[in-house]
Amino acid sequence: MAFTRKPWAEPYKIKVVEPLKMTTREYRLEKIKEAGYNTFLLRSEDVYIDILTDSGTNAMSDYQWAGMMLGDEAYAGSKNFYYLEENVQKYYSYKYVVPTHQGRGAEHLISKALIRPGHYVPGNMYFTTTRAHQELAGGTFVDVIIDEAHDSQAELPFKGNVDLNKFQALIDKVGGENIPYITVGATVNMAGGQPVSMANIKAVSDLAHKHGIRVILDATRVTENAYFIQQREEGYKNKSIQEILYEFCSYTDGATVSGKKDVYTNIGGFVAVNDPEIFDQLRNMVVVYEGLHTYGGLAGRDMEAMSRGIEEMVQQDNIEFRIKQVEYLGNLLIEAGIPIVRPVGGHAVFLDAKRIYDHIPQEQYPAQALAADLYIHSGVRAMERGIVSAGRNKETGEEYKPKLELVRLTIPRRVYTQSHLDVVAYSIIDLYQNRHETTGLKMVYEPSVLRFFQARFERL
Ligand code: PM9
Repeated sequence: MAFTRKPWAEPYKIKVVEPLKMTTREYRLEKIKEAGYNTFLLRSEDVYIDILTDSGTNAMSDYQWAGMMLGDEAYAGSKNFYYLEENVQKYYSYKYVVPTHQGRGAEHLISKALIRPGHYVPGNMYFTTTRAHQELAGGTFVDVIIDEAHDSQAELPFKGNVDLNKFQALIDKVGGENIPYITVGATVNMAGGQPVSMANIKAVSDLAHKHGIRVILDATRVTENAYFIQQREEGYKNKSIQEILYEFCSYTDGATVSGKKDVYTNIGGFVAVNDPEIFDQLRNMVVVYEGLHTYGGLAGRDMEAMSRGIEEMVQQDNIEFRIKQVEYLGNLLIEAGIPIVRPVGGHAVFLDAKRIYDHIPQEQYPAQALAADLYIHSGVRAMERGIVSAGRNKETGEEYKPKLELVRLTIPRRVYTQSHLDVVAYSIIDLYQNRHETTGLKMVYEPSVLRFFQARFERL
């Protein structure tokens, strides 16, 4: 066989395997109906290839598993906490760290500490849990991402950038004193895993600080962002991921992190800041909502796995493979003419459901239907990222109608091989041939917050 490119392979070998179960189409038809056409409500054992999320679904390394045996399960002052604190300071640059059970625990604390009713919180596109906590604290989220981020076909190297004019316009309108912070997600999940440039975060930081506004980074997938900076931004080609990560974080005042992504763990998160007064507030609150400030809802062993994961996430071969694997799947679909978000992002390939199911209006949930149909077709579980995820405006009760109506094919880290991705691509291409045979959905049960997790649907 002649190679059309230099082959690349996983930078690890497999020590433990978990068998997968293939089911019949009839079986899956019954299961998705039982699950109300919501892939979150399927049982994992009924799924063949699970690309619902890369959150907590990663494979830990032997180094991390070995660390699990070194858990210091003391109630107070666990040695694993101090190791985590040391690594957050060393790799992310922040002075103070409060562990939380996962990312939304961190979002809860920072939102409660800094947001007051009537405040505005700008951000480079909403994220579901982040916005929910900002609203629960009395704030109003304002989208200040560049326009191109809402266009699935716009090819830009840094499509996650903040639009400084939009940010300035909000400051002019409501006053810097009513903006406790701007949230910068890097990469931007809902835009397709798109990165933010170093130049942009620096400019955002300058503008925000000029008006007394803090910058809080959602650093959940910031290592993937650092890789894109290394590959795409002038002046960073010869810098290590560790150096880029540190510099990026240094322009911000703090961060919330879901350790379940970059850090490879199955659970965990933290909030980190530089301001000792904010740290004091977070430390006081964490004991109410999560646990003591030296474990924050985690076992000592989980903190050890996170600390070791931080060391692994910045290794060039790990991050490079991660991004290339996602790109591989994206390229298979592009070559077959399937509309996806361009360019391919860091953690997932996003199918453009608006274009694929162009016969289904947005009010009939085309992306939700596509995710259900993909499961029925081949047992592959993906996630809706469109009108259902966007939810409703908290003032008017109207459904948000996002321009992006997507299905996310999210690749867990170090879990699936290239062959699994071939099967996923094959299934989607096959489904695409008969795409006009399907119909939309109607929502028959709607939770009041984060509805996408538990909403139920029926076929129209
Ligand atoms: N992200 C994801 O699948 C899991 C839950 S939402 C379907 O993408 C960002 C950028 C995230 C994120 C979770 C959280 C919350 C914060 N920011 O899930 O609470 O992508 O650890 O993190 C999910 P936790």
